[in-house]
This record gives sequence, structure tokens and C-alpha cells, in this order.
Amino acid sequence: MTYTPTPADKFTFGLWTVGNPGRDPFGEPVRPRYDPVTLVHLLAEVGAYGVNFHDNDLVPIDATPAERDRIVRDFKAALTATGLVAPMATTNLFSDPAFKDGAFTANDPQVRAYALQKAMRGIDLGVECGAGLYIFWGGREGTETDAVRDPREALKRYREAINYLCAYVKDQGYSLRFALEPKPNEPRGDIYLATVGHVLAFITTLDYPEMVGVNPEVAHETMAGLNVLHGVAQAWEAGKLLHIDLNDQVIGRYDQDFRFGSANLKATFFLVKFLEDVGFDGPRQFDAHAYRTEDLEGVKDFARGCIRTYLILKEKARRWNADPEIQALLAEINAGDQGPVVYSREHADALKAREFDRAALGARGLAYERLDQLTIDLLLGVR
Ligand code: GLT
Ligand code: MN
Ligand code: MN
Repeated sequence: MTYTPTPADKFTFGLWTVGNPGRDPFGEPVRPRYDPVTLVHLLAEVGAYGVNFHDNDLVPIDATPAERDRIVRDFKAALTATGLVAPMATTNLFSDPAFKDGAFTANDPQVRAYALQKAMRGIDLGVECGAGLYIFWGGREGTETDAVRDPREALKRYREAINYLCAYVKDQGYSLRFALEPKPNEPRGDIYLATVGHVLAFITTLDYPEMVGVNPEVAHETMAGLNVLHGVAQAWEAGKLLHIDLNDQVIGRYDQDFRFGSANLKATFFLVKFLEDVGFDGPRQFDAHAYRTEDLEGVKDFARGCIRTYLILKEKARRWNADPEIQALLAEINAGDQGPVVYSREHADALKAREFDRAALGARGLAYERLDQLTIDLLLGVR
């Protein structure tokens, strides 16, 4: 196998990922900042299908209108030259000091208004570059102390902002959907809408829920100590999985944004298997960055590694699904399943009267150890 990506894989990267200069809270950048055109060419070189961006990854926050137009023209020319697409865009509502208390949820109404203005301009920019999806990651929407804001007020403001922006998109006639990206903490002490579950519930309270879905990130759910796959599956089942951020993270650590699959191989395998089994056809964005030890070649190694690991695990998933021993075990595990249980008075009466051999149910071995070891053998390449 060569594990060569194709456009149908829809592998994308943010400009901020391969463009990450390796700054951290304790250290200065270790790599130069490359311009968007250079990064588009780098992504084409490593086999990506698309590139995503924040408004200010592309256009600096203090650019003049003429500079903006030139930058957008050059970026679009780079897309044409490389054949890359820009399926997703987002707003940077977290870097500028104006957003130190949040953007849509900030206590200062001027900050909230500025955030809406910036988001509308970002949406215009995204649409101009061909994006069909717009992400909201509320990095600064949170607190260090709950003395400053009632969380209900924060949710009310968040809702107001998303409703406003949905109405803006409709009014402009854009064909654009939103995806909210949860994260439990960092850079705030606590961030509102902490997990996929919080976001799914919040969406049902919006004016245009059909326009809004979730963008789960592997690292963010893992930071919350959760099973990413379970959140992703629930989003999928609700028809809300519009996009996914793939990376890796060790539970209990700082926000690591590691190369996809580099920390939790088995969890990563089951995630890839899920996305492939259900036929998820949204972009698979690698939202990660290279180790701080890397130069530009190392950044390419990082990007190629994300893609390669995905494709290897996709092939492993195909083999898992075709493995006779694994499938026989699954058939055995699920033998006796008689389909959905539907309520009727008769069914309930019969069920209440039925005798169960509780001891036998509890005594039966389920062979899950064998099934898991077969999975491990397959992942370790001895099967
Ligand atoms: C930032 C964050 C990511 C978000 C990006 C979109 S920005 O890098 O860590 O998880 O997806 O705003
Ligand atoms: Mn992300
Ligand atoms: Mn992240």
C-alpha cells in the first residue's frame, strides 16, 4: 500500500496548523511565519485537498481594504494554481486583547458588537473564497471566575449572536452552514459549551437549528476526559456532524494538538473506522501542529504523518470489517438479537410476566477480551 491521499478523502488543514510558528506560553516562536500562498503550496505538496483559515490567518487585523483585496486575490490564485479548495472558514475572536473577556459573551456590549461585525466580515471573506461551512470556536467565551457573569447570561448572549449571524447568512442569500466547536478550557479557565453534548443541546434552542451543527475536535473531548467517538457518534446520529478536527491529546495534559493518531492509537482507530463505516463525507481537518522541535521539513513530516496515519487506519478498518474471526465473534456476541423492542400493552404484560435466568445471564462469558486482542493484533501488524 502506498497510502496516497485522493481528493475524495477530503483531508484539509488550517493555515494556522502548518503555519504554527511553535510559540508556547514559555517560549518564543521557533519557526518563521510563512505567508498564506507559501502554505497553500506546502499543503498541495503534502497531498491535502483543502485549506481552511481564520479571517486574520489570511488578512491581518489591521490591513487596509486595498491590502485585503490583494491578499485575497493572491490566495485565490494559489488555490487555482494548486487545485486546492477552501471548504471552511472561521473568525479569530480570541487573539486580540479586545476579546480578553470573550467575544459574543463579553460583558462589554461594544466588544459583543465588534465581535458580530468581525464575524460578518469573516463570513463574507469565507464565502468569497468558496467556503460552505463556517466554524465558531469560542476560545475566549468563558471565565476564570464565575463572579463576573451568570452562565445563563453567557448562553443567552451566545444564542443571540448565533441567531443574528444565521439571519445575516439568510439575508445575504449565502449557502453556508455553521458548526460550533466545543472545548472545555484553555485559553480560559473554563469555556462555555464545553463538550459535544453541550453543543448538541444548545443547538436545539436556536432560531435556525437546521443551519447549525457541531465540529468535534479529538483533543478537546479528550481534554474533558471523554470518549471522543461517543460524542462524534451522537453528533452523527443527530445529523449534526458537519466537520471534524482530527489531532491527538493525552488526558490531563495541557492543550497538546499533537499529530493525528500519535497518542491514542486504539481510540484513533475506532474513530477512523466509524467515519469510514458511516460514510462521513465532510472535510477531515487535521487541526494540529508540528512539535516545537521542527523546522519546515519537520512541518511537512507532521502533515504527511497525519494523512498517512488516517489512511493506514482506514485500511486497518477495512481489514477489521473483513476479518472472518472478528466477524464470527461479533456474530456470536449479537446472536439472539431480535431487533427493536416496541411498546404495546400485550408486549409489556408478557415481558412483566416472563421468567429470566438472572444467574445464567450474569455467568455467561462475552469473549470481549478475545475481540479486543484481535483488534490489537491487527493494529500491531501481526494479523
Ligand atoms: C484554534 C483552536 C482550534 C480551532 C480553531 C478554529 S483555532 O487553533 O485551537 O481548535 O478549531 O477557530
Ligand atoms: Mn479545532
Ligand atoms: Mn485544539
